[in-house]
Amino acid sequence: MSVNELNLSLIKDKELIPIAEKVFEGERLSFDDGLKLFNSFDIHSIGLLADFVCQKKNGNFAYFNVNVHITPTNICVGTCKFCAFKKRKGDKGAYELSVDEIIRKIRKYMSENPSLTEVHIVGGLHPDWDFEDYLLIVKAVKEEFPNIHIKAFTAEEIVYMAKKSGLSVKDVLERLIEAGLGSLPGGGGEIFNPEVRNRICPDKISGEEYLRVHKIAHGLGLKTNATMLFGHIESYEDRIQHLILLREAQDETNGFQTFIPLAFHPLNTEIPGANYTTGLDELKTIAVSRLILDNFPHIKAYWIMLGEKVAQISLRFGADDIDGTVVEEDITRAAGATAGQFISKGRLIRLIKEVGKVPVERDTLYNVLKVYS
Ligand code: V47
Repeated sequence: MSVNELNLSLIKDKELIPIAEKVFEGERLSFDDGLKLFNSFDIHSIGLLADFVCQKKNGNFAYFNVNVHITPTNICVGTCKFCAFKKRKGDKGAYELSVDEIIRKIRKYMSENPSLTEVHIVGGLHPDWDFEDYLLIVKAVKEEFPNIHIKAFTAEEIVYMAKKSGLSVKDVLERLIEAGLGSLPGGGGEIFNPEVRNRICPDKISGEEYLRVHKIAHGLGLKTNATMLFGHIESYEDRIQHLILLREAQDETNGFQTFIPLAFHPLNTEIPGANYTTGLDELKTIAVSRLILDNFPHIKAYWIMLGEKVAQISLRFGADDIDGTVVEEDITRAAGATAGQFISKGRLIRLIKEVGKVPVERDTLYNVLKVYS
């Protein structure tokens, strides 16, 4: 019996056999295949297939990094209904960090953990901040910490800066790169289906615009990540459509590094009837993402949103990355996340080793820094 036959014999849901055959042959999966996977209860087979693809792409390695999140402000003109973090100017709890405060924070984290390699900076669309204010943050961080990679600003923030400055998206990105920007995070993807998007974030840039910003960034040599917010009011069809649009964009530019499915957290949000996601749905979403996004090198199980335990199991359901130490994360915490804000490097290594994978400490661009075999 060949390896493929052996694997096929393990697929219990017979509906999944033609999909398994495609996966073993390295053939692209269709929209309907994605739907069948989501509708199947054969979670073991789905995991097996996703793990197969994951291992083909990344061997037995699972990645993490030593990073810190900085959120310069929670003051935001946005109206996203899934966001529990935003404040209006003058609201209780509204804050804005000065450039000095940002530098002091990073310096403190750096002294606590000298192996810090990445600062992830995203925040609100502040009504009084101009492009120059955002630019100054990048310039100052780069000047003070030249060796740290700055992964900053979602596509939404980039478009906001373009609007405020009257510059094009390309010009904004060029100036940010000149100032020291290293890559773009994936935030702001949400769900591309315009009907759903209009209901959960009516004032946000469209899915098309999100993809346009990322493609422009890729054209300038920036690597970027992509996200999908799932578990609110969207359907399985919406999720698959979102993944296929990302796959098509990646066919064009090949600039995406990592896809991060973000599990919706409902606390303090304005989505009626919304609930927490379940472990099974989270694992399926990770696995289907791995299977549909055949041209994305990495799938990230973001432990802040999934919790350490589901994030760990995700490493056997198609994910090869668990994000990093994080240290300071307020966006999901405001919406009810209980995973905590910091995880030590030792704990990340243990989570990875326990699933039988080899932990690899990476930088933002997936250069290998240390293998913990
Ligand atoms: O775009 C907001 C999401 C995102 C909620 O690129 C929520 O490496 C769940 O994009 N429940 C920001 N999610 C975070 C993000 C990210 C995180 C980690 C790594 C990377 C990366 C990117 O958080 C937003 C939005 O989709 N979000 N509110 C909520 N209630």
